[in-house]
Amino acid sequence: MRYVEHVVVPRSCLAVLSFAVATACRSSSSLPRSVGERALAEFVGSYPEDATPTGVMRTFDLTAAPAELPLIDGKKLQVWAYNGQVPGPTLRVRLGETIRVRFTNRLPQETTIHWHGVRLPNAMDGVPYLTQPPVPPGGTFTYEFTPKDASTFWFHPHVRASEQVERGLYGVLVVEDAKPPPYSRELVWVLDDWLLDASGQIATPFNTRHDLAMDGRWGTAITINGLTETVMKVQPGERIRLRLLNSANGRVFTPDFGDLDAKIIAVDGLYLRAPIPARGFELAPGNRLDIDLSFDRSTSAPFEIWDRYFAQRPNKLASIEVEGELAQTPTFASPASAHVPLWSDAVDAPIAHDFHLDAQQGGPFGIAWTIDGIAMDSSHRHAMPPSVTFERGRFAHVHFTNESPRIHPIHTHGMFFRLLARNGVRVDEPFFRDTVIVHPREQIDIGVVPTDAGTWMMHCHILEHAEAGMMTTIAVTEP
Ligand SMILES: [Cu+2]
Repeated sequence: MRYVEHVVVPRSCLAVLSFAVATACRSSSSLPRSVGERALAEFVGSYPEDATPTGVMRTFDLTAAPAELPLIDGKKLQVWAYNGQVPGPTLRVRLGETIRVRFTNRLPQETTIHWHGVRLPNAMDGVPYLTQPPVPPGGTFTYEFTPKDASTFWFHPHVRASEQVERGLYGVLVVEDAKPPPYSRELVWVLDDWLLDASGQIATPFNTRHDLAMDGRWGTAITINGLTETVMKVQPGERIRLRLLNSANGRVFTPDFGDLDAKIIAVDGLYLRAPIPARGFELAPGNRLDIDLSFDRSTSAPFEIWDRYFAQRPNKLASIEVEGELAQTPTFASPASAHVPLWSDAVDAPIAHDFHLDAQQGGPFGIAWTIDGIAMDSSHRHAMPPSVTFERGRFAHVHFTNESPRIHPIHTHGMFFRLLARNGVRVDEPFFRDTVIVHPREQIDIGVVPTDAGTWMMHCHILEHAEAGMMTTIAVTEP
């Protein structure tokens, strides 16, 4: 099975997506097709329905526990960490390999691990009471799955996430291409921000009324891989793959690489149709960007990377110093050449569901964030029916209306989607996503073809908003 296939219309009944075959074959007849069927036909070959296992198993042991680490500016910080590291270890496998994670909880609270962005069996998704019981203090759980996509994923708790992620529990899962492009180097940068108290420790309490009423908890210390003042030293002639993740509870970053030759090649881990300049992308909590950085053979100029989410108050993220011998990097084409459907008229398909995002007074925090007027119990203990049911392998058009004056980065578990329109104006982002910001009072349209059956979470990835109820579930049923 291939990861990308450059077809716009299905070529034959041998199309890689078996569930699309019936529609693809019907599409060759003279019957007029609905917009949804055309969208499905265009989707064929975008990504595989199933992984093709190589038979290789990679086993990792992961323990969550309190730790004290030199972070931010190097002072000792009391955190919660995976394997004593913040960020946690980067788990690295190759496409087709099976990952097994033997997890132990040494925290004073129950927890789970959610594999953000990974299309996996529902039982491995790490949502307490929905896909598994929470792992109690002292307990263990084994996660095992074979990723279907070569991608930049990440993992984090799905229990009291606004506290557990803020304390330092997150890590990156890299699934390399079956044949990785020959970059001279690959870097993983986890962006985060920290809100500290007067003693320099993580400020408590969590879920304050301010954070809940605004766009979540925004810290004052911005870090890359847990540290401020990041300086990257590179050699002229290098070509670097930079995997960027925003692990913050609420902060949005808009990275600007300035004069650097920097191109986005993947969003939320999946390759683009073609590379685009690395500026202006709103990297919401949960989003990932893979950046292709090329350093001219003759360059020696220093570079700076800035966050320009607030144009008037930019934050310096890192500096780059070019020095040393000329690096011999082979010439190769950008890996960003995925089949991403145009879906130019998909926004005209019937709407499967219109999600309304809003807030109400009340609930355990005094403010409840709602989807369709309902705040989901953050413990997930009280079962509620799914908001909408999709059929596996069928195209679905979904609309969101943000009635509130705050932003909501909406994240779907278990499925990627494409943004079709903002405020009724069609957009053609050349990529799929698993997280997109719905701005204040904004309306958006997305299109999705779910590939995995089960009951999947959909929630705001501002973790305080999710904690205060902005979560729901989507059921994906077998056709
Ligand atoms: Cu929100």
